[in-house]
Amino acid sequence: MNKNIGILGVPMDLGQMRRGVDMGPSAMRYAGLIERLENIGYDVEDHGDVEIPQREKVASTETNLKNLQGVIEASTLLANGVDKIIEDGHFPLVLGGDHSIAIGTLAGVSKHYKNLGVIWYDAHGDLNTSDTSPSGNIHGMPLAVSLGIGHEKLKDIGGYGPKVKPENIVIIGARSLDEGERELIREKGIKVYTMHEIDRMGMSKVMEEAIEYVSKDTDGVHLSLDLDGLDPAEAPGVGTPVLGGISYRESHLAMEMLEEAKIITSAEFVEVNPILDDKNKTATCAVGLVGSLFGEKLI
Ligand code: 6HN
Ligand code: MN
Ligand code: MN
Ligand code: MN
Repeated sequence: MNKNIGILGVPMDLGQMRRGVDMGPSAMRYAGLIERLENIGYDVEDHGDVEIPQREKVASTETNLKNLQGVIEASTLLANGVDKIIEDGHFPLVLGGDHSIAIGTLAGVSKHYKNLGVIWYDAHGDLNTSDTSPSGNIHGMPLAVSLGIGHEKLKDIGGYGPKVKPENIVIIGARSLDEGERELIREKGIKVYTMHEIDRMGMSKVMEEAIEYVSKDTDGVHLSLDLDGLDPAEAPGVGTPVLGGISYRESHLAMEMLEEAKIITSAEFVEVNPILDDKNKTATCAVGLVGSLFGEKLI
């Protein structure tokens, strides 16, 4: 793993309607993220937070996509920030913020790779479009947008698209998919390990297969980890919790296996909402997972 990490906070809450997820980056820093990475031997540069337009100023009814203009502005700034971190030769570690930030992160990352792999660790598929979305919330759309499906202005962020190919994506932890998302998964042949496969095969086998799948013929792999992929008993501070999720231990194992495989070239941890949390449990969980992803060892 790259020994230099560039951290970028994205206090974004415009991709959904619940307040508080904008405090996610602070909560993860407060939970000791930087010290933890420095203790494992990394050189960490915290680039602070991307500026997010104020919700009241970007509200619009122009489309059914909520806060579209605000998401576009923030994603563009984020894409530039991530791009610079990679140009400096550092590993971009992005802290969310709701999952709409993945649009900007992938716009910044993907221009550095010809064939980027993506691991989408999430209870949801985030494969909705303005036509299929039941909510109009952009945090339910970033994976579709990155595939080049969705609103023109979102697809074009960074000035190019699509950012990822369907055959380079693997979704892990899915247990809440909308009808349009299921259709897209079938149509594009996207690889999904739902909770059923995790229960049936065990996380170890799932990760073994997922790592093989996503690293074959790719030149980098981005990890987009939505904390609602975990079970709400262990990660309660998320805006769209779904019962029956991945355990904390299984998630640690997944991160450890990614570290051993040495395939991850960028990562983001999203959807931590301190207002909905129980004593910063979810941010603490996220920071523990970051530790494992970067090779923290018990002994
Ligand atoms: N997330 N599928 C639902 C929607 O509104 O499109 C929920 C999306 C949740 C998104 O957790 O990142
Ligand atoms: Mn530097
Ligand atoms: Mn998500
Ligand atoms: Mn989710």
